[in-house]
Amino acid sequence: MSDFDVIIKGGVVVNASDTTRADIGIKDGRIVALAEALSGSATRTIDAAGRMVMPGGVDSHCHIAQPSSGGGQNAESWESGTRSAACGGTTTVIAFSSQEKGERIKPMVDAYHEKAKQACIDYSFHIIISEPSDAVVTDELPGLIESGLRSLKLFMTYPKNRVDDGEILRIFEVARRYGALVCVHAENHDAIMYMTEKLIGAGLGATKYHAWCKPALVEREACQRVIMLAELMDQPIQIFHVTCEEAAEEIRRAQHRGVKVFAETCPQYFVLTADDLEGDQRQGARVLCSPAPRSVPDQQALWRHINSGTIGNVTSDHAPYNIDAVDGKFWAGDNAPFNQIANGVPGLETRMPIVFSEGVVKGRIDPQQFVALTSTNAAKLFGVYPQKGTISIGADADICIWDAEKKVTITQEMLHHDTDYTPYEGMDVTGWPAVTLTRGKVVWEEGVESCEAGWGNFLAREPYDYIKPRGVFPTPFNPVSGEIEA
Ligand code: DUC
Ligand code: ZN
Ligand code: ZN
Repeated sequence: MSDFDVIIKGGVVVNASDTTRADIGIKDGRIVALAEALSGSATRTIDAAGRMVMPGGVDSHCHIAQPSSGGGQNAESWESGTRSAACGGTTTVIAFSSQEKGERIKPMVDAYHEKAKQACIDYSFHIIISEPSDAVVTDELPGLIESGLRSLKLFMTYPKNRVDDGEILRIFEVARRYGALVCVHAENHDAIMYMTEKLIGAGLGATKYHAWCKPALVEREACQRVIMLAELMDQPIQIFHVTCEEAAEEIRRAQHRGVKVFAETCPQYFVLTADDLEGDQRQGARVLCSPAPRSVPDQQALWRHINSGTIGNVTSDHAPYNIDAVDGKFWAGDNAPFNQIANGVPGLETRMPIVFSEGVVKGRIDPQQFVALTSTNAAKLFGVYPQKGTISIGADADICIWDAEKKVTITQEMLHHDTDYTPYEGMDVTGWPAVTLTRGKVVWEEGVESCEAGWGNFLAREPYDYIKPRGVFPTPFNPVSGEIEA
C-alpha cells in the first residue's frame, strides 16, 4: 500500500497568501503533506516542474440548469457545466435554486438537489428569493439556511424576480436572524422598464440599445440603495457583477465606512464593451448580458478597484443560452428586440484563463492575487474555506496545475460546455490549466478530460465568522430583535 495516492512534484505552490516551492502529498482526497522534497511512495506521481500549482477555482456565481427569469432555458446540464468548469481549472461551483413569484422555495431546492447529483465537482447553491411571503420567510427559509444554504440572492430588476425595497428588508431580516450572506443583482428596475419602453417605442430594438436602456448610473443607484438598506439592517451583502467605476465607487465608500459589502466582477466586463453589442441581432445576442458590457475606461476602473481591494472576487456569471435553439437566446423569435433576448454569456471554462491572461500576463495583478480572486476569497466569503480555496494540510485536494506559458486561441470547438457558442471566439490568451484534480482525482490532464458525473459532493455550509454582522445599527433600535440596545 502506497504512502500517498498522488504526489505532485516539483511545482511552485501559489496560495493567496504565499508562494513556495513544495511537493504535495494527497491521500483519500485531501492534502496530507507539503514538503520541500517529499519522500514516500505514491500510486501516481505528477511532474509539475516549471508550473504553478494553485488551489482549484471556486466559481461562486454560475447558472446551471436553471429556468431563466427573462425567458429561455439554460443550455447546460449539471454534468456538462461542471465538466467544462473542471477543464477550465475550477473545482467548486455555487449555482442557484430559483423561486419565481407565487412558488414555494423548498420544492425548488429539493428538485435542484436532485439535478445536481450529476455534478462532476463539488457544489453548493444560493437560494434566489423573488417573493418573501410569510410562508417563505417563517416556514421555509430558516430550515433551508440551517441545511447549509448560507447564501440568498435577490434581483432588484426583472419583472419575474425583482423585489422592492420593503421585500429586500424582509429578506435581510431573515438572513441576519439565521446567518446567511445576501447577494444582489443591483439595477434600478423602473428606470430600465421606462427606458426599454421608450427605446422599443422609437423602433430601437437592436441589441446595441440594450446598453442604452441600462447605463452605468442605473447600476450605481441600485448599488447605493441596497447598501443603504443593508446598513440599516446591519446585514452583510455581496454585489454581483460590478461593471463600472460608478458602482465600484459606491461600494468603496461604504467599505470605508466599515459596512460589510463585498463585490465581484466577471471576465466579460474585462474584455467586452458596449461596442460588441453592435451588428445584427444574432451577433449582438452572443454578448448580451446584464448589466451590459461598458467601456474601456470602465474595464480599467475594475482593475484599479481590484488592486485597491474594493472588488475581491471574479466569477463567471455563466448564464448559457444557445443561439440556435427555440428555448435559447431567441426564445421570442429570430428577430426579437433586445429586451426579449435571453440575458447572459457562457464562461465557466474560460473564466480562469481570461483572468490570468488579462490580469497576470498583462501585469495588472500577481499570481497570488489571481488565486485570491478566482478561488480563496470566494471560498472564504461563502463558507467553504479552508476545505476549499487553499493548498494546505487538511484541505480537499482540489488543485489546478497551471501552464503559465501556454498560448491558446479560444474557440467553441475546444470547449467542453453544452452551449452552442462562446462569446470569446478567436480571443488569444496566455495561460491555461494543464491538470485539474478534484478531491485527488485527476479530471483534466494535458487536454484530456476524464470527469465523472456524480463525483461532486454537495457542500453544506456551517455558520462562519466571515459574514457575521458587525452589531452596528444606525440607531439604538435593533429592528431584527425589536429591542433597544444600550
Ligand atoms: N444576472 C445574472 O446574475 N446572471 C444572468 C443574467 C443576469 O441578469
Ligand atoms: Zn445578475
Ligand atoms: Zn448571474
